[in-house]
Amino acid sequence: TNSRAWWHEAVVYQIYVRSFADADGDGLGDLAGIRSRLDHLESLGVDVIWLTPFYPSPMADNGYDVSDYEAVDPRFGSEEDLDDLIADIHRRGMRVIIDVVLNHTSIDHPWFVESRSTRSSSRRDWYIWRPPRDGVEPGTPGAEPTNWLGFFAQPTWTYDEESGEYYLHLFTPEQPDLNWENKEVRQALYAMLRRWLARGVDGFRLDVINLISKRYPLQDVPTPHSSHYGDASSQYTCGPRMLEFLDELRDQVFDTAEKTLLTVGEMPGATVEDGLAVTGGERPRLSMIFTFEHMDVDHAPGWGGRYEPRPFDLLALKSTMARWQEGLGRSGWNSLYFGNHDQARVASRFGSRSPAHAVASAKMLATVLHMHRGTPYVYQGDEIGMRNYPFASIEQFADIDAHNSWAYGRALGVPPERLLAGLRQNGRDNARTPMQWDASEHGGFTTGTPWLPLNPNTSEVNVEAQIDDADSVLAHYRRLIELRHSSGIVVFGDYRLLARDHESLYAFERTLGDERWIVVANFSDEELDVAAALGGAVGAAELILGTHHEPPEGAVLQRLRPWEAQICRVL
Ligand code: ISL
Repeated sequence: TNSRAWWHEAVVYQIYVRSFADADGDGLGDLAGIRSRLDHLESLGVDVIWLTPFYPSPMADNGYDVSDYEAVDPRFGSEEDLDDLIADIHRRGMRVIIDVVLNHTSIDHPWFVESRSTRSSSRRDWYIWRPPRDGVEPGTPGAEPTNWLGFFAQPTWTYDEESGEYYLHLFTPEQPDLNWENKEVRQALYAMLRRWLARGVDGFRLDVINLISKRYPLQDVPTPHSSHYGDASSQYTCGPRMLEFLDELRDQVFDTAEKTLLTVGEMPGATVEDGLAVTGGERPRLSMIFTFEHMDVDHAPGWGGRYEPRPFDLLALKSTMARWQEGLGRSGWNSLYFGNHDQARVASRFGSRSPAHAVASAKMLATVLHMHRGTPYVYQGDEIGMRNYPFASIEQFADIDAHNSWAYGRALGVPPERLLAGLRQNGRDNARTPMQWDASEHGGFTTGTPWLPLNPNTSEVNVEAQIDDADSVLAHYRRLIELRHSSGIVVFGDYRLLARDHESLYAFERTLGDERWIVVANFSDEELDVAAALGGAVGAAELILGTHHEPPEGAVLQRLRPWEAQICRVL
């Protein structure tokens, strides 16, 4: 491992600003709301707070379409609210990282407004413009410069009639991609980031940072029979100049900070080798990255597969996690997450289907995640076991990706029931319903009308109901975080997967010096014979932390109740 930094030992809490706490009653979470809830985060024991975008935005993609990188959207508060929030977080001994979207801006960003104004604009080259395809009527299907399908089930090019060219957008048409080949673009972004450092932030979460380097010349990709457009991820994922650009970012931004920063790059489609190149070596480019492979284990593979549910595949989860643990073990560093604002609730995906085991499986999943080697991320609400929302129709979704995927699927003739089933299981809005603070109307999130409804389970699943309950999911999260903070082996111990082929047992060991810990978790509604599964090779052990009440005499590392997890020290 590269030299020790504070973030190796940290736990991060992700706040999805619009759904966390609403102080002014407009139904949208805001910065003042976050300030009023810092007790919760401090008592949970987290070290870092990650704020999702709060910048001015037309909100085509809930703020990931930024029209001003250096201000606060009035709906989320004032400039002063932000400075006060940063100060409060620091006063409580925590740190704060902000979410920066460097791959694209909003169409309303002044840079893009200028870029599109005329072909001869001095900012024309700040974005990626191309003429229509020869011989096809501009603006009609097939006239796009390339046949790429974007992340949200639509073509990646939009025609600008006025200037007669198309611009590239990997996400919505409201999110034009910046041209990182242009040095001025990069310098403008770096200067912006340095100003944020001066304002006191402790690091950055870098949105889709592995998509910034496109493969030139831009070219067509193979398409499936059913469509004119195809998966073009090979043309921009971890592209040819990515490492060079990240070197620049490190040298010209991160290394100029007076403090050590936490930088985490979101990298869909990154491989272990990419992860090593970015987080390993003498001078890591980023502290860590978010990878995706382990979140693909309950839906169809490939582009667009996420809304085609498949039974949860524990073997795939274990082997994928292990591959990353081993791959970044010697050099490099992992981030650990099972949930964020783009993923459905993990308790509804990897946990028990039976309500009787809801609490146990939420605790068990947290135990498994937090006992891996890397920096754990807690997504708001997971610490109380929040679950998917029972969506009943497409109209109830707010997410642009849900609506686009619906329209795309319908156009291809996919039956509506199948599309809805996919969105119910894996739609992003599942994780975006408001935080459940108490059992009052709208869960204590707002006094107004929430922008998305509260989950109907709020009366049972909420912070207030768990705060003084030692058996709660919340109390278990506190213990896990404290355990990490007090045990070097959790942070720095080596990792090894055990019982790789077992269908319901997730088992691994952590070792540091003479110390050896074994974590076992039961992913089933049945009792599990751990001793048999581990082949009797394990000697006596003591329980360090478990999800259930004290195991019966002699059951430590021997038997697991349904959805039970045990963290044990081998004696
Ligand atoms: O959620 C996805 C598809 O529905 C992912 O493919 C997601 O788009 C991808 O992980 C990139 O996510 C990030 O950038 C997007 C934004 O919509 C996400 O919220 C953000 O986390 C575009 O900025």
